[in-house]
Amino acid sequence: METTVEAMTAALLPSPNPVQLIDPTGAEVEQAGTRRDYPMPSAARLREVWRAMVIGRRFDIQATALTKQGRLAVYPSSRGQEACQVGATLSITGDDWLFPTYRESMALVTRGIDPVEVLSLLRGDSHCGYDPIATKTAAQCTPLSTQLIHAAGAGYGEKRRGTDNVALAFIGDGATSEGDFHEALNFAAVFEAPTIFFVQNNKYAISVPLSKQTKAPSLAYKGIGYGVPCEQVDGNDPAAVLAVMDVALQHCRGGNGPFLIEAHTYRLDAHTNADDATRYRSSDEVSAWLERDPIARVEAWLRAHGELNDDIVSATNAEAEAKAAELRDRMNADPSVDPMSLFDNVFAARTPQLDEARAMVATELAADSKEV
Ligand SMILES: Cc1ncc(C[n+]2csc(CCOP(=O)(O)OP(=O)(O)O)c2C)c(N)n1
Ligand SMILES: [Mg+2]
Repeated sequence: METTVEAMTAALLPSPNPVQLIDPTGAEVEQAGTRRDYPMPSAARLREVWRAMVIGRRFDIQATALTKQGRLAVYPSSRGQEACQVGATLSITGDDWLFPTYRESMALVTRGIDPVEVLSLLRGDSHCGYDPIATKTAAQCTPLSTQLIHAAGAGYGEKRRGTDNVALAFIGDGATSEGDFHEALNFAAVFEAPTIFFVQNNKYAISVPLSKQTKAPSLAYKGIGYGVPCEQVDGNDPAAVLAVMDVALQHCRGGNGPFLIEAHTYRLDAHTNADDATRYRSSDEVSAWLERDPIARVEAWLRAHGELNDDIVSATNAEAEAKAAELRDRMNADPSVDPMSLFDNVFAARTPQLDEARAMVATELAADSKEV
């Protein structure tokens, strides 16, 4: 039977509304009109995600506090985006690749990377504090969308090796306007690279609202022209994030190429500690999103199903507090950093320009040590 363009397009389309399994009050949502089946994840998985979100949020608040104490140069908070950071990350395995942006510190902590190593880039100690190859986790990427090209390549590499591993790449709403986003989608589609493009649409690119970024009905439609199946999900519903990730992973692991997810969410804090969000958004808007809290929502569901009680909540809060205290103590110790390490791992082979800069710093350091 001949496949029509209409049929091919229909297979790629996202659901008309973001997939939601649990509403903001914690009640289960009747599935209607979604383009694919999204079964409710098990209670055990939801409990695991809830626990990681509690720990992740406490970590995030601690990291923001460290900027105020001068212990961290800059921190892009992901408070409010916990369901995306944690749900997407816990859906993949250690054999899969992860490509984070600067906003994904919580995702990296969830992946099990030492929080001090996660924060070392943002403290200015090193280009990347953990081993990207050993952890299968790329360095946090500040140039918008460049990590997507790498993710498409990593996914393609896994395919060529004959594994069923995938590459999960995070990206922001604003970064979908970058050329690299489109090139990565096209490459991944043509070469059937098992890559999940996970767009966290938190409504702003610093101060630029989504309405000035796109005319598309939703960012989830951006894969269709490239032949990439798309879905949109309530990014503050951890159950829906897990369910949509499961479908995307099954698609990728089944040898069908990439998948694009748009998660509708909101960053509750400013872009970074260097930004004043009150200059471009109203407190009413922030309050409305506080009502859609991902942790409270899944907590309500778990309590209603007898999967969570006050004792577990207290113990988990205490665990998160202890982890934050340990992070605070360790970040309060001055790191010992060799300034010359600045020139390591910039390029595979050092360029003449880099050698020149390196020699200049070496001369200055030698002069400084003579003065002492
Ligand atoms: C290529 C490039 N252009 C501009 C910037 C400056 N910049 C840093 S973050 C940012 C906003 C990105 O917004 P979005 O993609 O929505 O991600 P979010 O910060 O909201 O997570 C911009 C423009 C950059 N880092 N890289
Ligand atoms: Mg954004």
